[in-house]
Amino acid sequence: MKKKIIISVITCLLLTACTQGNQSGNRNETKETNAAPDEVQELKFSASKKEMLATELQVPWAISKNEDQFFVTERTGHIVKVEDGDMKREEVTLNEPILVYGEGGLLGMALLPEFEKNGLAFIYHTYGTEQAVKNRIVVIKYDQDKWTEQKVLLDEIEGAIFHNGGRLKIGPDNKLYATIGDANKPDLAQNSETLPGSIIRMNLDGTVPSDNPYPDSYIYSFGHRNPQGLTWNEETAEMYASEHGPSAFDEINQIEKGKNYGWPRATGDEHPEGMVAPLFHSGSETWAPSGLIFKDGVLLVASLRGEMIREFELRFKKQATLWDQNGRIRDVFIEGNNLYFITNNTDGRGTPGPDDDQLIMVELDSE
Ligand SMILES: [Ca+2]
Repeated sequence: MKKKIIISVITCLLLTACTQGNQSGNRNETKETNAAPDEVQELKFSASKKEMLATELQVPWAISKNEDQFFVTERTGHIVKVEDGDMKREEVTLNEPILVYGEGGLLGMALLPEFEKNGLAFIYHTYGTEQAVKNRIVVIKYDQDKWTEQKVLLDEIEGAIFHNGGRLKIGPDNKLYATIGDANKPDLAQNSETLPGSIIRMNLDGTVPSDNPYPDSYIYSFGHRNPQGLTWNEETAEMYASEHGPSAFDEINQIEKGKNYGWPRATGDEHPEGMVAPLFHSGSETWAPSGLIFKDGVLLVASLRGEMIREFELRFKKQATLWDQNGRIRDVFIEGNNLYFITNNTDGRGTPGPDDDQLIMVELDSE
């Protein structure tokens, strides 16, 4: 709150145009007129009332929720069910064993529509050997606290010790989207015919949608380095993704069908014609952004190295820290004003405390 007042005071000193609006005492009226953009660049949310829902998770990666049950993937190969204060680490039985290597392992998860009836979920996981790392997307079925492979949707996705991507989400168009890292081969990201360095889109049965941008191809957008977050404005179907840059220049992109997002030829604002520049980039800083969600014109982004949830206001391109009390953060999930997130202090790059890693809930308040 203090920060907002200070910004407002400074802005008013600088901009005589705002004087009249503030004197009227009607902030909404000011926003609807042609007020200087700076004046209304306030953060939308603050977060409070922290509640710890699960502790001692092992490198948790993705949060899913069905009614009162949370399902959290652990990169080490399990799915943890969290319900009414209890947590249960559940087995995942697959036809290809999960390869827990580098940044790989059991990564994304998305529950199918009508999960409570069919028990079906998609997962993205690493497999193969350390010499030949691959990733696959499979359907698993939940039955009596166990998960078992039902069907392969896509396999032989080239992977590596780093840059496996791994986020899975079902979009408002009822298609399955997945983020695929460049597998440490940056040039593949510029090839619109190879999967590494892309965001892909498929029907829920694994077939290629007829309205994908390239014939018989899963690729929806390309030129990505290591995208790990996906979300939509459900009302407009606008799609957003987060992406790890090369030690800096992390990106938040608006994703459009068939477009090239520049990696490795472009970083930061320097995206030449034919390549889409990011909505936001971290410049010389590192956020290491992973899961993100959209709420009320704002993207809330989990950051690993940045050790925070960062808030990006889309209309006025304003950004700031929403939450920075729990170290590295891998994924976020929202329901109403309840924001859930998982820490990632046990992933080998953090300093885990006795409760780490954790599933935490905070309450969002509109500023
Ligand atoms: Ca880019």
